[in-house]
Amino acid sequence: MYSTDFPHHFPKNFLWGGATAANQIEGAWNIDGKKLSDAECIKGAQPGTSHRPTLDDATLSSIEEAVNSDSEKLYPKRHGNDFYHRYPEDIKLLAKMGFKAFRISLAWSRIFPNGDDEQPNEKGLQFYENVFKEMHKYDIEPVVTLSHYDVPVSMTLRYNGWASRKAVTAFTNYTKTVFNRYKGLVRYWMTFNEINTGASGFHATGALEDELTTEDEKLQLRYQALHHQFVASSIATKQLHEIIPEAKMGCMLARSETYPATSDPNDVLAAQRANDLNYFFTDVQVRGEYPEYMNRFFAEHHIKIQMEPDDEALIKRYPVDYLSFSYYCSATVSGSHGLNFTNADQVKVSNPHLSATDWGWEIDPVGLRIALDDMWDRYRVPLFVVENGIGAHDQIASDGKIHDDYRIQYFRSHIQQMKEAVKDGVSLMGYLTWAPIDLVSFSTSEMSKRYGFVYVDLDDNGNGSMDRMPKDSFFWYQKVISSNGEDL
Ligand code: BGP
Repeated sequence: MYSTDFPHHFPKNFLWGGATAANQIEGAWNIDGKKLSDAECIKGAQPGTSHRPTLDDATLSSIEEAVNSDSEKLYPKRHGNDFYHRYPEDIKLLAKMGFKAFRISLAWSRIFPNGDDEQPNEKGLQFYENVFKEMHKYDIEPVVTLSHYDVPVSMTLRYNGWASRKAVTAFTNYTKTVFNRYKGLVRYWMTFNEINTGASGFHATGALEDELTTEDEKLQLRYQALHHQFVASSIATKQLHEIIPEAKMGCMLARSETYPATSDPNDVLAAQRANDLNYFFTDVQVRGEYPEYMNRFFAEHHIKIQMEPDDEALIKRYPVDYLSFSYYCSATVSGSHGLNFTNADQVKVSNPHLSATDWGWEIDPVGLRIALDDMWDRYRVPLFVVENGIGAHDQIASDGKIHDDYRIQYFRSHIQQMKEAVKDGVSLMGYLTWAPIDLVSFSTSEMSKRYGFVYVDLDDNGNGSMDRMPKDSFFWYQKVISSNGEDL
């Protein structure tokens, strides 16, 4: 609508807060009826080597070996940061910072230990109910991810995870159970964390690729698994609207703005293709349809997605209510030849205008504004930044404190750009930092890749008291929230 005015501030009910995931914080992997999830079957960094195992290294034999091991030291996601036992203390700390919202995920295997058990595990359901009630004590709004890289290992071993249509039935039985149970406690939900990363492997789909040799075979498996997730997401959205009419469902995208290395049209096209490959996911989940530009990709890679007759109608009828996304860094690519959608046609290069974290993630606050402006323009549904943060090696100074100015600087610059996007007219629901309390890194299983406002006394080898201590950024974020983003 035409106006000579524009917003100058964040909205009054802006959801300031932070985000976490069950498999990186809870620990208690085998307590109160819980069974293993895939993430808890990946080893951490081995002392003395530089190898950092990732979930995509998983093979059937490594998973079977993990299932037979009870070592929390070898598998750091099994101890997390002990949120399972310390959640009252943790939520109190978040409340002290003035949090309006806190994102957690539910561990599917805490509620349905094998994924598709006949009855849910009451102790698992009760745990999250207690956590939500604790948040409400302080007027903190829970934001809940239904699946944050979290597939019960039993689903992987029996069905190869999301490769099987059986996962849709099991998952939507789980979602129906939790919507009924947490009615009145949770308004904001999202289905699959960073759903687009499922295009690159096991960590998001729980589908092993041991038997597959060609890239096209792997793509076939992944896009079939992703189709199952799209269908499950639409069914969950339908259920949510029926069971909790006032609740909202979001999709969740890993957004990394991709730039062309130069003004060479081949580079520009390569960057556009990379961005389109991400838009594919939101085109399906927000617009409710498979976009035409993917047909060429599917055909060129011999991908044939098996659909049931109602799938496309279901996806069309039940899109999400809002679009949430993570944003950490941007990427820069140069194109070569062939210009279809394969990664082989793109070469990642470093961006001379940006600095990077210790893990090589290029810090780019302006990229966040570009992403926000672009996505608002394309979809016209409310946007929600549900992850943004910097992993760093924090040091305890001689005064016993952690002076994490680099983290403050990172957040400050991103919030400034987010504010510019609000001025540009973007409808933005909130901002959740990753992660308010130090936790086990997803990609590397390290504890020393720290993100928190709150330090956790725990090292990469699982040693430490797990005691919590606010860093300088804690007090800074407290000020940001109380001024609704004015005092940066
Ligand atoms: C996102 C994941 C999170 C989180 C974050 C930081 O991709 O959704 O689970 O871990 O990245 O990544 P990492 O822990 O690998 O540094």
